[in-house]
Amino acid sequence: MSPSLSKRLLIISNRLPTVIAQNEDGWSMKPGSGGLVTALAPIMRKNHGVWIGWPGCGDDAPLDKLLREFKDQQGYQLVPVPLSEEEVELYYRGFSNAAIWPMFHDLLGFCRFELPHWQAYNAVNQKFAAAIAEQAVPDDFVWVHDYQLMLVGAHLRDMGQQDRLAFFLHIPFPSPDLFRRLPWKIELIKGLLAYDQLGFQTLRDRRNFVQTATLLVPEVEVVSRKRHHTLLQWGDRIIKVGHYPISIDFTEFDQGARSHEVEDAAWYLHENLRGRQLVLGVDRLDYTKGIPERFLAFERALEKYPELIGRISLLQVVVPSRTLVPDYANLKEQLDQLAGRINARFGKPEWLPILYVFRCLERVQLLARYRTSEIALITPLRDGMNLVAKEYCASSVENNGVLILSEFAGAADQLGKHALLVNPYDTDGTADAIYQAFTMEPEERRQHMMHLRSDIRRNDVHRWLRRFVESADGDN
Ligand code: GDG
Repeated sequence: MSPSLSKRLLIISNRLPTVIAQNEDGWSMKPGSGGLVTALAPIMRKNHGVWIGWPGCGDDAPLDKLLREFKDQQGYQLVPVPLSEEEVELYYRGFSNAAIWPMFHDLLGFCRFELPHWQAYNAVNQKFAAAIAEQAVPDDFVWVHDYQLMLVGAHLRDMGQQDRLAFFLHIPFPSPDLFRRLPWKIELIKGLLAYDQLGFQTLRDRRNFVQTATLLVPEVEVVSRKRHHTLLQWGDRIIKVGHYPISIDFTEFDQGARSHEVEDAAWYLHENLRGRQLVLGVDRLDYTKGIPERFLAFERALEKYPELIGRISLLQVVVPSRTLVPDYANLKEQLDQLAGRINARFGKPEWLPILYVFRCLERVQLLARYRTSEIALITPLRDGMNLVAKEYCASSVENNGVLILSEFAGAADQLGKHALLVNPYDTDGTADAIYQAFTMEPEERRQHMMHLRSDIRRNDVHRWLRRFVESADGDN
């Protein structure tokens, strides 16, 4: 085992990886279901790791008791960083989600740059740094996650932290031209340069970062460029900048999709939609996911290829998210209107073109939709990776699914050869891809899906974790 994999992990993310719930038996705290938690849990347990983050629950939850129980059950410790409602408003909904999120997804029009937001972001990042400083001992592997916490490393340095610090960005990193628009660009890029290891999802993100850093901080020099990383020098410090595409726990989806429960649920779904191909979309409610553009492309496909009418339905699952933010509430309204209009235009008593669900599905229901849908239509305007694309393939156990994927999703780098790649801004091109997927022969579908599945099986989230952590050790 590499030296770093035997270290104690200190993971820091905006939210603790838990789901807190209250029912008639009282309160409970369970680990979240994301791939990151699944991948990290075994090594967190083995090396007595610590996860630091905002608990995200109200004051009425008995947090101390829940945290103690969590540690006894899961074998690793959670350390909460409580945030006030004002901090959540300014740091989280403000700077993180109204400045960084749209800018890093190339959607400058949604950006709001406000000084109080930036100041709160700075202050909350300092608060996280203080929580880390209290926990960290020399030789820990300190690993900060995502765009809400980019300045944590710099604050730790100010507090005298000399040890290695690592950071992974889950969303894209923008081009230097876009990044330059940010009023606090120098502070932010220098903040990122305080880490020793910076991880991005794709080669493009890594290049964007290296170009931005060398442009904005002229003393930064490129020392070497290798396949998986670039070494930068800034003063007497060396910074390793790599790309590590995140993935999923393939086996969990593959086996889950083969379970009886999922098989039954999948059968019911198609029983009700006999003779039709299902096109699946699954997204959080977010303007980066390209859902209105997708509805329009689907409408265009029905116009252009009338033989699809009555024989294909778009099943769109939208998981409610950030609904208190006006841009998100507007998007929800836009989707309701578009689905209503398209259904009124093409629908018949026995067939609706768009089946639109606005809620979070239970896991069995999600896997059933992955397994049974003949086509997945995943068309974000920009996405760090997009795990739904990988989950769909891992669950497509009959090898009969076709993946239509946006060329602007990080996942396109890895899956593009065996998916139908589309530009989500190109309504006609996406409509053509829908038709091409609909008419694709079973053998061709099988060939592509087998390749996709074997790629994701090999490059799963466990490999991602090893690659990132081992990369700290040496030349890989
Ligand atoms: C960020 C980056 C990057 C969705 N609907 C339901 C449901 N989901 C789960 C999926 C999937 C997750 O939500 C969404 O993951 P994505 O990767 O697609 O997107 P983000 O949330 O935006 O994540 C992204 C990721 O970080 C990891 O680095 O890939 O680019 O934006 O796991 O399964 N889960 C359930 N019901 C649903 O209805 N249970």
